[in-house]
Amino acid sequence: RRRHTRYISVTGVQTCALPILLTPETIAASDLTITMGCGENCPYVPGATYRDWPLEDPKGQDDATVRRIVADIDGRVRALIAEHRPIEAMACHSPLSAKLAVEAGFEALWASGFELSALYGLGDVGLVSASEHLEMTRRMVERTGGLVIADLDTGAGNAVNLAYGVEAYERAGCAAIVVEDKDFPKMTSLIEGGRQELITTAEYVGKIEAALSVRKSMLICARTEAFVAGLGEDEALRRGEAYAEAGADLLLVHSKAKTSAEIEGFIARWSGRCPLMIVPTNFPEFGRAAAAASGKVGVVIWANHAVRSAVQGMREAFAAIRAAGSAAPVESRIASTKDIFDLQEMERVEALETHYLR
Ligand code: SPV
Ligand code: MG
Repeated sequence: RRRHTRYISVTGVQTCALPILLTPETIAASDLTITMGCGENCPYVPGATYRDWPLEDPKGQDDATVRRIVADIDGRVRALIAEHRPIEAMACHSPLSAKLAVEAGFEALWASGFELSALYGLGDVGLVSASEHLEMTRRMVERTGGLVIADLDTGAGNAVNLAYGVEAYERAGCAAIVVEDKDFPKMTSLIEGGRQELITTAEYVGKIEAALSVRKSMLICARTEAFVAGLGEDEALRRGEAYAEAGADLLLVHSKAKTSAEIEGFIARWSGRCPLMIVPTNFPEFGRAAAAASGKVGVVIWANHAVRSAVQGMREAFAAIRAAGSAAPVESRIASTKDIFDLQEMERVEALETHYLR
């Protein structure tokens, strides 16, 4: 890990954030030591050091970013993987869905391109812009403080585009990014008979190297769509090993087969050079237990279960209200307004009003 020693001037909003996030207790609980020139009442120990502070872009220093650095996010992810306790990441397309995933106990959040595309009523074929996805992801991080794994699709272009994207997602406070070896504009993976075109291994390895060269501590996850493109196990393994060899922290190997046989075959032959990420949408029986038993899977992604459950819930409620001409039949089956107020953190709004409205 690189260690930096720099001075920062604590001004404006950071003055509020730092005492909360970097208290003497949080510093003592970590191996951080801090140097700050922040005035006479500074509670921090002068002459010490701190690490990986993203000073380059002051706009990026929001509370979520600060929290993420203090929590040493990649350390948490790596520790879970090392213990063979696969992380389960639940898909989300909004801060609200992200909050519900955290509430349900998921260790990580999958900022899914498929889900966000569906939210906008669009196909997952590169129609939602990179900045729209980044903005929504940033808001998920801000509202939850969760471990967010961002789905960057193809990285919106070549290695140059990806390098800028990696920096932006790291500033947004993401724990990891995943970039796939498909050509831009991509075709959504699970569609029957879809056009699936992959870039060359050499070009993709260049993209991974570019991503690794600019990241500070965020995990860089490679993803091969070799199975999805019908290229078979040998090609999936050849690409996967090359991506891991290039330094990828994890490898997502995707499959749209209707059983887990294809993925299980891959896992059996995988060298274990890096942990795998599995997306068992089409073979949902493959879950936490199978992932842990394999000893090679670090992350299981439930990639589209937020938007699919939301669609089903809305459809049923809308149909019932329309049929009855009143909301009475659904009232006890849908979330209460109090529930929504809680998700909106209205208690905090009320506390702020009580203290500061004059
Ligand atoms: C996503 O959720 O956007 C994914 C997984 O990339 S999949 O849609 O299965 O390709
Ligand atoms: Mg995707």
